[in-house]
Amino acid sequence: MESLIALLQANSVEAMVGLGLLAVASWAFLKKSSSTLKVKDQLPQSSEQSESSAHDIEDPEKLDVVEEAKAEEPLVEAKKESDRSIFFRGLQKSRALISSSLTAIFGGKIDAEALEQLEELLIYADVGDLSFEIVERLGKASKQGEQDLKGVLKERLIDLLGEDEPLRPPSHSPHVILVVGVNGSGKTTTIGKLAHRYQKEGKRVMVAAGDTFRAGAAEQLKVWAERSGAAFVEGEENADPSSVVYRAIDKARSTGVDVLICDTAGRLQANQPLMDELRKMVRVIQKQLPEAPHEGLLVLDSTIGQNALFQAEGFGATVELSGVVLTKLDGTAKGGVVFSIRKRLGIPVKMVGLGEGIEDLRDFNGAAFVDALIEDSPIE
Ligand SMILES: Nc1nc2c(ncn2[C@@H]2O[C@H](COP(=O)(O)OP(=O)(O)OP(=O)(O)O)[C@@H](O)[C@H]2O)c(=O)[nH]1
Ligand SMILES: [Mg+2]
Repeated sequence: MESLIALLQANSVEAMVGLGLLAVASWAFLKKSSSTLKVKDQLPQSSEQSESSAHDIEDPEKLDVVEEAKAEEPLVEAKKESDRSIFFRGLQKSRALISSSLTAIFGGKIDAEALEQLEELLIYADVGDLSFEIVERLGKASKQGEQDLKGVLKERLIDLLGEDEPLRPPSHSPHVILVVGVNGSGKTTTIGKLAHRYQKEGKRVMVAAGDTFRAGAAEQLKVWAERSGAAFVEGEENADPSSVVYRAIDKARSTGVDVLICDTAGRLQANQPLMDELRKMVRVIQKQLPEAPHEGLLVLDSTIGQNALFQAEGFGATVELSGVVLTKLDGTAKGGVVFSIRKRLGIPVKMVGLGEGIEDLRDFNGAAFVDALIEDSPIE
């Protein structure tokens, strides 16, 4: 298996190049289009103070507008490609692990040994302890004379994923999306792709740099904002992230933003002070918009396989999660973790990241995903 993976290191990651046009425009243009705001102060840090109301926070009208980003020229439309073929391309590593072995297993006699091999294979692809259940089902079907065992396997896998659940359609203005996850899971990149997607749909988008911790984090988000044409709000380095989202909501409301996406610093789910900081962010958001965040997205790096489950549990205890974005599915053989996430945690995988490019974010499509894992060629 190891050598098989080693052979499959070819990565179809599209390089992120060309940051494009960055024009400084007028304040008047801000009202119509995108903006960059700088938050100069911080919220109090103590826990009582963290419960502070809007009165404790400086009048947002006093915010300095220091710079303004203009949308890039319209990006070249990605060629329309079906979900099936995109998933097929993205999941080549996971498929390489599963599909050829499946062909060998289903091509021969389905005996106890073949089923054991299949279970090992599923475990290796990080389907987790559901593997046993799946293999048991196949064993039964085989005994009952079922010929199309691959079909049974597919059906079971699609079943495990349940109904596809896309992102909630924005029904409030602003529709607030809070994005959380451990360090390096792909939060900022996902926000950039998502901002681009909403902008393309004609929505007015703002992104808030709630990661005030890591040097360069705000700058990274700003680059994505410029690429997508989204408005951008940031704080000073080490500012309280709650103050950044507070002001972003304020600004989003006063400028008629449709979708506000809040970035957060990467944190380990076991780090209590940082998880408390996240709780505080949610409280501060809810002071202004009791229904928000309207979407709590957990970004999980699919290359970590079953560890994703622990992360999801930890974050789920802190923030109400409405969905998972599974990133880097293009570079992993552990795509099987999707099944455990859905089954064990009940949180839908709403989107997947299939590369580093701005278009490499897709709605999760269970049937296309399963096909891409186990079929030899795309089924259109
Ligand atoms: N191949 C691939 N790479 C991805 C994908 N999503 C993100 N990345 C890469 O993963 C790395 C980390 O992405 P970031 O978006 O900075 O992750 P983050 O969660 O914001 O990281 P922190 O802010 O440090 O916590 C970057 O090199 C991204 O280009 C994906 O779907 N596929
Ligand atoms: Mg980040």
